[in-house]
Amino acid sequence: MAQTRSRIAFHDLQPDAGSFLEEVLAGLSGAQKALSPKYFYDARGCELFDAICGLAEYYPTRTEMAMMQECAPEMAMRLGPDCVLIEYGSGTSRKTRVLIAELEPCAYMPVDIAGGQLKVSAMELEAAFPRLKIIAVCADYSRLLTLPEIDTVGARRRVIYFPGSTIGNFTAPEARLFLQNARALAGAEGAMLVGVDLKKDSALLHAAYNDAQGITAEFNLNLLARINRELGANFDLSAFRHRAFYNAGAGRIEMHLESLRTQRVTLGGRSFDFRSGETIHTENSYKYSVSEFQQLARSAGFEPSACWTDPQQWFAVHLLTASR
Ligand code: AVI
Repeated sequence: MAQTRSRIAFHDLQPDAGSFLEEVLAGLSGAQKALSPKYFYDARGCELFDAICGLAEYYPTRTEMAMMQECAPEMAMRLGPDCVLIEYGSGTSRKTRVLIAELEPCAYMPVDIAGGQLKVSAMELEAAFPRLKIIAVCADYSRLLTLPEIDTVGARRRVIYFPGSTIGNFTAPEARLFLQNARALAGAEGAMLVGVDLKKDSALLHAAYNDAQGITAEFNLNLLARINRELGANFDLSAFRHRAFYNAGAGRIEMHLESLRTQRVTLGGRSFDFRSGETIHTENSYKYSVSEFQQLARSAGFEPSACWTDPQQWFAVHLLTASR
């Protein structure tokens, strides 16, 4: 049987398991126990996040997708031809398809920490855009300072696409540093398209992170299942519950895992004690007004050059260009 060979280049820059263990040990050692949300995305975590994106209560995905369908032609016109499109946290690359179809980049570089999903979605994209050059990079994009050497003959600029309001999962200082690194990586003619969740009624936010089917709860608890499996911990998942609430002062949704009783958990030769009601802080999801985000972008060396919002003012997509 004739076999078609994939033309996708794959670069594995994934951090080793040692750094996962070190980060978890450090996170559980603080006065407020905390774990990084980047570790949500093992194979099961990716599946659960995908399910979250389809929930009625979780408005960001469908709102941003509708905006892309409507506004991608204008975005492509402003960005111009012949760019290398780099996507951070590419996941299923669903919104990117709409952008790729309009922008027709000379190359597409999806960057994601979840290697399995990265390969599958790169292959699906190759089938949908057979002429597109794809260079998939498995890496922690929050720490990415250089890109693999690629042949970009004829490319005019680098455009970094960061949809999904994942920027909201960083604290403000982390977001500034991340944008500064992205600015350096994009270079002098560089640009960035960033999807950002807007501040809104707290009841709507509460529902989005406390869905009736309990998928978000499962997504949150899966982090403990992953730590048990990959790092040999002994978290009892039935002794923790999902908690998510809007912290209006900080302008963010906080997700926590709350211990339902006094308990001791062992991991990496160490033990960690939990009081009943004590939490592990697992995620922040910051919500920004348009002007708050523009200010953040300016402080990182970008010039806000356009912004699109949906009719309900729930979500914004910002176009940033490198300031000189
Ligand atoms: C990936 N990130 C933007 C999502 C968010 O809304 O902060 C992750 C998520 N957490 C719970 N639901 C979705």
